[in-house]
Amino acid sequence: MGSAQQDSTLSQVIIAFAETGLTIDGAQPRIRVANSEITQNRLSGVAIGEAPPGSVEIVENRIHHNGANGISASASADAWSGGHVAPLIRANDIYRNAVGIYLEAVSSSGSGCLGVFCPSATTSGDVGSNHIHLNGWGISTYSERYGPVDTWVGRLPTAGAGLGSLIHNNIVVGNFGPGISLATAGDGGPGLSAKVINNTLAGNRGAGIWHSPDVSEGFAIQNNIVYKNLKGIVSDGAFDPAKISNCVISYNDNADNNKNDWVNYPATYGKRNTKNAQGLPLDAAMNLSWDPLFYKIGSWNTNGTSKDPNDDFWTNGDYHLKSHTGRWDPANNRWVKDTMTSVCVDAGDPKTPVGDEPEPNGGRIDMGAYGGTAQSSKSP
Ligand SMILES: [Ca+2]
Ligand SMILES: [Ca+2]
Repeated sequence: MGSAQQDSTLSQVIIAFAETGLTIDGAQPRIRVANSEITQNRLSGVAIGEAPPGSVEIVENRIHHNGANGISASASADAWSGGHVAPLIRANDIYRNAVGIYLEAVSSSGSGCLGVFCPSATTSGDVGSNHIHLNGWGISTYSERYGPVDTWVGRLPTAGAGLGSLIHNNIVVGNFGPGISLATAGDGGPGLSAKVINNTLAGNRGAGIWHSPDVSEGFAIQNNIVYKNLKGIVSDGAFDPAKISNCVISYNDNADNNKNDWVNYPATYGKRNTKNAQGLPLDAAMNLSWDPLFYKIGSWNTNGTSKDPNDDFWTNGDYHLKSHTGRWDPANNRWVKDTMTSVCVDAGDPKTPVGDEPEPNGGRIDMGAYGGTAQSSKSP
């Protein structure tokens, strides 16, 4: 696409029925894909290869019914070179793909590095304010790293692959598998430093958030609402958590609160041993087990065939939080008042800035996808 020296913009185009809808591989200074429809490609809708930070923007598109990933971004490292990709993926509507958004960073040894010098591969995308629904999996990340293998000729191998993406303010609902999956593999030590902040995960038929236990510094799960998924937050093995806080995790077996909310976490998680200012029970990391009071949660429909889940569909809801003092009603473009206020209002991490929250905002960010935005619910 484009010349080697100029920005490229694709706007209001339709990309359909290709192998891969759009392949972006970082020669251009900057590529922006906006307000377009990317659909029914046999493999991925958009496949992003290595590119300098700030050079790829995928904004406000409809990306649906692609055979593999709606959007993928992949960095890899071999013996002599490391790759980096850091796309901005913002405000897209992504549905009916095998995986909504897939991010990976892979550093190989063996035939790649041979233990000589393995540079690192990093994927550090900014994935924000997307609506991701009815995919096989919602957002999936994968980091694979090997080595250090040896110190041949005295060089220090630095094999590594890091997944440091920021995943924030997304609505990830009604997917057939997990909402967000964060996986690592290889023997090179932890590579997962993703930050999962202020997302709303509901009605997914896998875990709300699934992650490998081998995480590194920077990993954080904060201010999310994880409600009525098959399971809540799942670690793939025994996990000594850090920075998992200020989330609502509730009703993740679709019936009984507190069941399947935390899997492979220490028993202190979800144990209600303290209270917040409203008198509601919290665990030691300020996580709440309570109904988040969405204005309207979406719902699954069996499509008349209760024995066949493959043709089921999800009817979208409205995940703005109820508030006595003001909730944004996008259907009518106005603020309305409810008879109740969600416990998620002003319940995010006090260290997270309130951002664009309108007054009164309590001086504290809300949980969920609208926390920190101009559509956050108003404080009591
Ligand atoms: Ca069905
Ligand atoms: Ca607030």
